[in-house]
Amino acid sequence: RPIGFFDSGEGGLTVARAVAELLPHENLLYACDTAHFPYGPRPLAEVRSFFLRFMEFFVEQNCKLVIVACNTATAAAIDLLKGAAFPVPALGVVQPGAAMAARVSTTGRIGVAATQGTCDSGIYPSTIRAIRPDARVIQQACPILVIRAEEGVISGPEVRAEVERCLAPILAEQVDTLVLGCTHFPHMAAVIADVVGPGVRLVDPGQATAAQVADLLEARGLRNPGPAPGERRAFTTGDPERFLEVANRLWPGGVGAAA
Ligand code: DGN
Repeated sequence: RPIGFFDSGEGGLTVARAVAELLPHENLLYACDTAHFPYGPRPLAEVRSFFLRFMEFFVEQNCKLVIVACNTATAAAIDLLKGAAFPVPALGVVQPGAAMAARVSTTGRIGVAATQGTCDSGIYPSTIRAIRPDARVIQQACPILVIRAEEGVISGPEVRAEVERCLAPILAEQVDTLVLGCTHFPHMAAVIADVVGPGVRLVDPGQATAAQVADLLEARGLRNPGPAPGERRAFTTGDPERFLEVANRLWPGGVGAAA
């Protein structure tokens, strides 16, 4: 049985890759809603209804676990995710990312780069402060970086200039930790690391989530033992060829066929 991943587009691949590196024998089903990309500017109620349709798809596909590999969708459905409202377990990326940020920050000054929807929901500040009440969380919406990553443009002088512009308000606040609070952003982690410099620790919620996935599968006896490598499939509501072309640039050979 596969693990399902959900995002608006190419962003959730950063989460799927983190899981694939940790659990290479698992079958992965990547599903994204490219027809409605981007989710960031949409009302959270609308994002929630898109996500619920994909949950039905994942259940039909007999997934054993679903990862909401999108911070905006996690924010939109957090009550359902906390309440275990689905017939299969479903995990979001925000809680693991927030917990890691709270843990690794020395000064408690934590930046969050995300979509407008995620920032407006306040999910990162509230989740981080529930763990670490002294934290000061500085958020910034970076919609242009989502668009660039979705195009597969993740390096070069133009992207660097856009990253600098987007992160300037956060960096002006002397943060020591930056959460990549949109799953599209780890695709450009190299440029972001270069812009923020060695004094700022980057937190990729997808990597924190992967560790949680491994624990959950182990605890429930759902782990695929191998030795064969897992199968990978992808599904998009948009153009499969276009999706695959960009996906193969972002994660070469990462996803199998797309439909
Ligand atoms: N990748 C998604 C996230 O983590 O919020 C959303 C990107 C988007 O559709 N704007």
